[in-house]
Amino acid sequence: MNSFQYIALALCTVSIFGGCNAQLSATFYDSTCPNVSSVARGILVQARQTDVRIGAKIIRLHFHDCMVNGCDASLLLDDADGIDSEKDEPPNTTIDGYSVLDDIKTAVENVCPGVVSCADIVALAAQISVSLDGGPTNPWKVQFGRRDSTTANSTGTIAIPSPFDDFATVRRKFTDVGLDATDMVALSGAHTIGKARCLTFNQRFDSNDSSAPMDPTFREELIQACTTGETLVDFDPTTPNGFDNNYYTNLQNKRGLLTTDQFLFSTNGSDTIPIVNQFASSQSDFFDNFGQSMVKLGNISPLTGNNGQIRADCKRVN
Ligand code: HEM
Ligand SMILES: *[C@@H]1O[C@H](CO)[C@@H](O)[C@H](O)[C@H]1NC(C)=O
Ligand SMILES: *[C@@H]1O[C@H](CO)[C@@H](O)[C@H](O)[C@H]1NC(C)=O
Ligand SMILES: *[C@@H]1O[C@H](CO)[C@@H](O)[C@H](O)[C@H]1NC(C)=O
Ligand SMILES: *[C@@H]1O[C@H](CO)[C@@H](O)[C@H](O)[C@H]1NC(C)=O
Ligand SMILES: CC(=O)N[C@H]1CO[C@H](CO)[C@@H](O)[C@@H]1O
Repeated sequence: MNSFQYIALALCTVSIFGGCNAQLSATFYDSTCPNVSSVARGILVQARQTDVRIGAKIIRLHFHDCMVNGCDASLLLDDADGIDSEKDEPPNTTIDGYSVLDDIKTAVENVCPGVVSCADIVALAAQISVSLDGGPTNPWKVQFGRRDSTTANSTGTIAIPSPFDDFATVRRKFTDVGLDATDMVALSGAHTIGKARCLTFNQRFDSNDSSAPMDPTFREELIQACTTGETLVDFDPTTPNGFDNNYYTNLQNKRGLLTTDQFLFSTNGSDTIPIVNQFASSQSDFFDNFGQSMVKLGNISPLTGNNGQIRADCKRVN
């Protein structure tokens, strides 16, 4: 993070909720590209017909992009001269959704060329995905005005939480970007949709692994399902593609998939436990907090003003 970004983030962190919008605005494209949302939505509706997991993929991509040098679409850059792509780094090798984002970009360029950044398209696509997966119709007001980076930071991917991190490390990675315990619990609720490879949690099959408890029946089901480390398993077996608060009831029942999921509820004395209980008992509290935390996530160190550029092609700098 450069000093400018650090100061922006520090200001952002100390300001009261709602005051932190780092120059982004919900009305940024109202006159220059009023149709951007409907165009993006059309592409996503179509993509979801052949890939019901597309929303999960895009929400995760947005998270990973924002954790590394802020929400600047740096993750979308392919390897090139002077670009050491973030795509090739371990946390990102299973990130997908790039081609649908390219389709949105192409469609948006057709109606308002050179106006909408790739970073904004990612943030918008994540919000639309939540509504298409069964969350609220308009789950939060997407803030716009981000510009795209001209660099990638492959070593910066260390800032992305790993399923093998201990709880203190996961928490630090969130607080490092200004996200508090409520944000961490709310955003982790995205694990109510999508899939994970068995190799990201099969260390938990050793029944002596005491780092986070697991329901023995759930463990047996997973052992049966996990024929290889690459096998994909639903985060939420009940409604795998439905954006709801099942994630939290699963945690209460020791049915969190990753160790890092179960930590939120099973770390003795943790301030995250009452938040899990709150979201388990009220889906609307979860939805409200998820929206607020997604706005905070989307506000991490954006490039604005004359910084960065509006890429013509999300995969390469202009
Ligand atoms: C608490 C720290 C987190 C850890 C350790 C973590 C880790 C993981 C892992 C290991 C996977 C499976 C990847 C694979 O099999 O290669 C995954 C998938 C996913 N993550 Fe997270 N994650 C975290 C937080 C988040 C947050 C904050 C979001 C979004 C706001 C998110 C959204 C997703 C989604 C939607 C999927 C499913 C993607 C798909 O189906 O392709 N995760 N995560
Ligand atoms: C753009 O918006 C206008 C007004 O809402 C609408 O009539 C038109 O069909 C839209 N075009 C596209 C491509 O979505
Ligand atoms: C890359 O990310 C790391 C970790 O977040 C950070 O320390 C470093 O300053 C970043 N490098 C650049 C060039 O932005
Ligand atoms: C758990 O520990 C016990 C006692 O050390 C050992 O006998 C048993 O094999 C272990 N179980 C697994 C699954 O490793
Ligand atoms: C949690 O902490 C309390 C007080 O320190 C202790 O009595 C209890 O056994 C702990 N529970 C677990 C599951 O570790
Ligand atoms: C954080 C994370 O998911 N790391 C995994 C990324 O992918 C490689 C191999 O594809 C795994 O070895 C890592 O554990």
